[in-house]
Amino acid sequence: MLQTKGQQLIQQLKHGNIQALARIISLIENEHEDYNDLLKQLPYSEKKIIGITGPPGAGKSTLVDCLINLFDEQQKKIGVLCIDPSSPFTKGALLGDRIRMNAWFNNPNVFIRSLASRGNTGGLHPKIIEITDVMKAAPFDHIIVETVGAGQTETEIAALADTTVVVLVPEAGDEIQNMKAGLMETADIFVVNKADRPEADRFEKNLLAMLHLSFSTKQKEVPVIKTVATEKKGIDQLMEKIIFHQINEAVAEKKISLLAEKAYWLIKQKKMKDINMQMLAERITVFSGNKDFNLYKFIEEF
Ligand SMILES: Nc1nc2c(ncn2[C@@H]2O[C@H](COP(=O)(O)OP(=O)(O)O)[C@@H](O)[C@H]2O)c(=O)[nH]1
Ligand SMILES: [Mg+2]
Repeated sequence: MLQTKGQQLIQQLKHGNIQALARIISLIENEHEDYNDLLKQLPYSEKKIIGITGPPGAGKSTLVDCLINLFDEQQKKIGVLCIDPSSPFTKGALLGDRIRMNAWFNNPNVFIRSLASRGNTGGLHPKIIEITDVMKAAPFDHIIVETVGAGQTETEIAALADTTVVVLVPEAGDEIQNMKAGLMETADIFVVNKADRPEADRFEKNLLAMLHLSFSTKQKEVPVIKTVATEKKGIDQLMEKIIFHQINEAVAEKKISLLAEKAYWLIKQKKMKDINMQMLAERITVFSGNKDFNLYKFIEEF
């Protein structure tokens, strides 16, 4: 039977063809007319995503690099997505990431792709769910997604990652009480990176105290790992906790809630596809001055 172009690409993807993977990601990013069809042919996958989130400069990319190193030593295949918000403030970081990523370029076991979030204020790339699902169809042993968590985005990555690692740095010592509730709920593992700083112990103590308070209302205890990413310290422990979580905790119940969350985002995105504030304002302008205008009748057409 003759295969369509999409079927061919998916076949190649399943066999680990990196060009096919890159091509599919581009098709999705550009919302190519064939991409929806392609997504519908993705095979079922039990593969689990490791999400690394936290504020800019916390050391996420440095940590991801350490994790890649460890996985690579174990002869594992690793796929990594980095989502860079395309803000002028992170241009430097983006360049740093490029240099870091180039270091992996000739390693056939490592695939790294950087996606600009294109000013999407949520922080996540608009097609991140689709792209991670594509990654799951490739024969990677582990998939890591790095995102900047700047508030509400942590809950978004929670919808995406089976295991969410929240990276914090000691300097926020006093503000820890103000840490977003969403962040607490979201984290499966906390990392206190830059533990070479003198405030690290006090920060860890505060974090543990706070987690202990919330522990009574939660079933699970969230581990806290201290790391110095620049010196590769604490990475073994982090890896151990990640794998433990993937095997023991990211199971049945979480899987269903993840799929429901993903379905929710995808439906919302699809329904809101052609709707935005500017377009609504333009349409409403047409009616301005019209005494018969009724907002509830107006929205019915959507
Ligand atoms: N002192 C110290 N600096 C670190 C550590 N980890 C990362 N950094 C530095 O922090 C800066 C931001 O790191 P990066 O990984 O790009 O952070 P990201 O924005 O969270 O991805 C870089 O200059 C790193 O070298 C650490 O454990 N200790
Ligand atoms: Mg980074």
